[in-house]
Amino acid sequence: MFLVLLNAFCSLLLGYSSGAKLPDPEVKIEVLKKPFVCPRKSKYGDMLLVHYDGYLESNGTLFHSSRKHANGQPVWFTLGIGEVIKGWDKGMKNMCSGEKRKLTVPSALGYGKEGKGKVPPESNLIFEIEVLEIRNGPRSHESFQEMDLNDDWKLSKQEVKEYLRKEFERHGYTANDTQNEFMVEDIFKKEDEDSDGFISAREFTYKHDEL
Ligand SMILES: [Ca+2]
Ligand SMILES: [Ca+2]
Repeated sequence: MFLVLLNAFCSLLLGYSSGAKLPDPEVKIEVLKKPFVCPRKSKYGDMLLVHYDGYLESNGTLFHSSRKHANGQPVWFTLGIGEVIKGWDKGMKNMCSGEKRKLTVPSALGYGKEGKGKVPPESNLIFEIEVLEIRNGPRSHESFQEMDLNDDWKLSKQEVKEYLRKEFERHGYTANDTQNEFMVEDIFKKEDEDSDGFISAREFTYKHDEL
């Protein structure tokens, strides 16, 4: 269980996708519901909690509904990092908590030539998505500032270690120093690109080249 959690954190901290550049098909965005009050809008790197229904555009078949399938639980994902289909990454920026959109996603920004599960190859998709909550993602500027305890715009090993310790505690685990050291070393190996012993803001934030 502990290792599973470690892996989850590692992929949160380290994961960003790399993808080849493609020509730009468009997602059609329709706003179905917008809350009156919107203190914060979604941006790349944020974590979004959503309920959604996914339909095939060709015949209107509902292929997935978060309310009806998989225990009816809403799902969390991080926006803009390739964790979800490109149609979502492109179509869900600047959303408010409580906003509902209809996205018409061309196959190339969905499951493409292969299809997936109940989605046949080359399917255009229609999603109705409602955002229930928006949180700072692990790669947001807010997270960076939170981790950068002495405000010098770079993260020392000590600062990353302290952050991991707090994250474990927040999730109800006692920090294990040896594991923690190991994770910090691993993180720096991958993230400290210029090997100066610090993770800079530029090294920290997501690369968005593919979007
Ligand atoms: Ca610092
Ligand atoms: Ca560095």
